[in-house]
Amino acid sequence: MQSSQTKPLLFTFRRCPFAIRARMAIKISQFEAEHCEVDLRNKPQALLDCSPKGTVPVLQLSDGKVIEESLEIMQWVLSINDPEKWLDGDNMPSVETIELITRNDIFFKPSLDKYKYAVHYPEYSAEYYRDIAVEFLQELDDRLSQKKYLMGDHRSLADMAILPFVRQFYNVDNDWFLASKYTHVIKWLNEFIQSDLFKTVLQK
Ligand SMILES: N[C@@H](CCC(=O)N[C@@H](CS)C(=O)NCC(=O)O)C(=O)O
Repeated sequence: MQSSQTKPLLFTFRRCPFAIRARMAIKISQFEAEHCEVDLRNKPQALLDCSPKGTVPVLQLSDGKVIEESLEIMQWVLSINDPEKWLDGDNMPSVETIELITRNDIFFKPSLDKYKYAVHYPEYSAEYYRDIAVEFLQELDDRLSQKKYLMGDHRSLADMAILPFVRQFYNVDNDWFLASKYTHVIKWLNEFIQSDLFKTVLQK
């Protein structure tokens, strides 16, 4: 479907970790898009028209093409301009990167949600769900004990796609997290939270 709009439009939600990672890639790649902040309880028809599944982020391009997954949005804008080399040499993420992000999305994120909203999952305690989630944090910590970032010596797609979720985990119980044994993750997260890029995309 051809759209009448001229500028690409990003449907987003400020605090959503999927949307945060898409906005960071958009920002770093200097891709120009208008942003439409979505009320998730009252989704605009324009969003549902272009993406009936109704999740954010969604990027609607000037030619009407719609990109409905945060990771695809990241890869798409970075394939146009990737000044920090978040992608690998051939303008693609490595298999290792995709596998790690996939574990974040399909394993860590659901256990994080249960930890965060444990009251809605009364079969087990919050600590039980946290114990599951930290298996992934341990994996990250092992990597970060070897290298400054997940895939090497500079921040890349893996860091930026995963950090918003680790921040969400941290926000559930800051004190517990800061006292935990995941010291490399704490340092890595702290640098991220202080970064101009993160501060910029989180601005209201
Ligand atoms: N796989 C999607 C997941 C996006 C997602 O689940 N976003 C949440 C907000 S954080 C959402 O839009 N949920 C729909 C709702 O709450 O109705 C992606 O990577 O873009």
